[in-house]
Amino acid sequence: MNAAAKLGAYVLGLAVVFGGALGVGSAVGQVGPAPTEPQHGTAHATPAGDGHGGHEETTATAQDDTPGGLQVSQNGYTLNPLTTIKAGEPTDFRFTVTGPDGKPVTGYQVQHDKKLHFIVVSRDLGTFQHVHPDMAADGVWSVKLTLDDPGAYRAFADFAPTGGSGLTLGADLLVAGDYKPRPPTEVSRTATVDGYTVSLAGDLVPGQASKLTLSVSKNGEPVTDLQPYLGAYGHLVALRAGDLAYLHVHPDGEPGDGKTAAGPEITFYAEVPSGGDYGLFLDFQHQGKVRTAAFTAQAGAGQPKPTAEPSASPSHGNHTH
Ligand SMILES: [Cu+2]
Repeated sequence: MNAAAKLGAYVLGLAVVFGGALGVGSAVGQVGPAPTEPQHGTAHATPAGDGHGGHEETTATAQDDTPGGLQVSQNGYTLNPLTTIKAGEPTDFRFTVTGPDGKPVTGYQVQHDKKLHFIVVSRDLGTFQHVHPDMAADGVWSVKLTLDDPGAYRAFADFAPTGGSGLTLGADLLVAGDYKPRPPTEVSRTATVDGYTVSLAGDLVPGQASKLTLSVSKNGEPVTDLQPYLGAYGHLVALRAGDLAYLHVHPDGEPGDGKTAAGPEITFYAEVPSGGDYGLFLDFQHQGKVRTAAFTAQAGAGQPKPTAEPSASPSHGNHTH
């Protein structure tokens, strides 16, 4: 069973989204958008009761440059797994997100039709699941999850608390047993899943919004009747190999906007912070079923992005072509 087919088998029929970052500019990018949310922004971590009322300028701090998903706790919000998973056993997996007050968060903004998007990948990027847990009144989330193989997994919670900014928190999930790492996936511009072939055009350029076009075909015929799923024809998750930084991807257009076709092409803009390999996972829906196509893409021929300098050369990045 090849990796793509295996991935297909894992997908629970759910899809993706980049709630957090959408419409808020870039959490990883070089440009700090002018703060449009005056009150809270990223100031949640400020302890209460320090008297000076704290209308802090929302300035670019270190956390703004840190890709999502690398931290289990950020801006006062913490992801807390509550369930241990055994290999191959369907599990009611539970977790909370606690807020700056230490209590489980119950107020979330809906992004892409959901209050919280939950992604679980194996640390070797060999498996990917994107699911949508249900939240109980006390703020405990639960979702049916099966992790077939022993090993280390990374779970991401992508959400925006009410009144706050979008966040992606990441936590390790460890499944006991005899772990056999998969060999690294080779860079590939073509993926197959359930008889569909998806091809990838475009290059990831560190530090830039890079256009990626994914084309879906079935039995050699372009698919032109993709179905909207969570408000888009496709959802793309990008994870950096090595640390599983969770990167942010904007879809280009949406169903019903009068210009976005229902395939075969789905276009995204992805920003990656460095060179290296990235796992790309595309969820798309056709004929009532959501499938995931998995790619490994290489950014910038391994060139790390220099730290941002205000006086950077205007042609920054062109050399990577
Ligand atoms: Cu989702």
